[in-house]
Amino acid sequence: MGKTALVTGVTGQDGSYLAELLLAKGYTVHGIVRRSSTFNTERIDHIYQGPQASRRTFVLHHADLTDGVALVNLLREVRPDEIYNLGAQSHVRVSFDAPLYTGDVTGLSALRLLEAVRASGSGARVYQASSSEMFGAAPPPQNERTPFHPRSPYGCAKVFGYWATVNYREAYGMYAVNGILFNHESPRRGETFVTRKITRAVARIKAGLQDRLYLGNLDAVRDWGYAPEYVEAMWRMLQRDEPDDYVVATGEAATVRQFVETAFAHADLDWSRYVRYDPKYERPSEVDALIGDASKARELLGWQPHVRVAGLAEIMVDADIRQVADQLAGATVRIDR
Ligand code: NAP
Ligand code: F7E
Repeated sequence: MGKTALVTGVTGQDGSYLAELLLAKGYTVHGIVRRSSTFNTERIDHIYQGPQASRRTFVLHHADLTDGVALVNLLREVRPDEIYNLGAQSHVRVSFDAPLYTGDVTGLSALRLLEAVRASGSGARVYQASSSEMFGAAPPPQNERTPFHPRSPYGCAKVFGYWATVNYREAYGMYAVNGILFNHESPRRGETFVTRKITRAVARIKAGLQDRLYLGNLDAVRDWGYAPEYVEAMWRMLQRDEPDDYVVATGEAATVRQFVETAFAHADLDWSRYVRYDPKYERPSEVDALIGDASKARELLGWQPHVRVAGLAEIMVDADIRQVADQLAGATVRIDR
């Protein structure tokens, strides 16, 4: 019998890659989808078998991380071996506009889920999607021993989720781990995160559909990795004998400006002709530099990244160019000026 996993945030970037990985490993995967007025399953439609399929290894459930009773009921029904808590309001800039909501969904929901595990009598192992944003103002390189200094409501909420996870491990002997992941991107990255915003703009500029790209702080330093490689690290964390917390990162630093240069150059475009500054994309308090030291993950999980920032930018630009070409071939495209 294969294992059963429950994935919150299965419709997101990481959830979609993780579901693919677990299915390939023979798991039955249950995913939580929140109700929305438009379809929100675009990233997982290609692996969804439909409610009428004879043998379903990928099952979707309507629920919401803010509904603790629904979580308890779902855990009693699904009886997972592993739970991956990836659901979150994950946009840092938006967390300044919706701080209480972010605190609830991104922070308190981690505790809600841990408590639901206890209340349902589940012995499931729990992965909590913690973030390098917890380090915030702490100088790089950051590792598992670096003190947290979050710089946004999102970062504060993730610190709460981190400590709730550690506490349930210590208090109840639960197998609960934190993956402290640095920024990771892909062609499935949400369109308002900076990398995807840039690569999508490159593709649209190349196709003549857009002639400006407005950005905020170009000096921020990030450690950008490739999302499909990072979900492998999540899985490895839950296969160890003992639960523990791990930093997952490439260790390579780049500024937003360098990512812009690489992405535009890959499409033979001079970025300085198109990129303009708009203060609206600045944050009230910025995280200046995140560069991870993932030695522990390398040594204990045998995990290491292969895609580096330049290759990542190229993968994303190529994918966005293909997507724009497909749209132009088959549909009306709105022209943003
Ligand atoms: P994402 O693309 O923004 O996906 C977030 C997921 O959470 C989506 O499936 C979203 O559903 C779901 N969600 C939001 N609110 C919910 C609610 N109230 N109830 C149930 N589900 C809800 O994020 P990601 O990049 O895949 O990241 C996955 C996790 O890792 C997140 O917790 C994020 O904070 C964390 N993280 C990400 C990074 C990174 O660089 N990507 C780094 C460190 C940590 P909809 O599709 O309906 O919106
Ligand atoms: O910003 C700067 C911005 O929104 C990166 C989330 O997955 O990773 C992500 O959080 C940098 C920041 O990601 C624009 O000020 C400039 O310094 O792509 P981002 P993030 O804030 O690092 C962490 C690890 C997570 O956990 C989060 O869930 O880029 N920047 N101009 C801009 N950022 C955006 N979004 N848009 C701009 O126009």
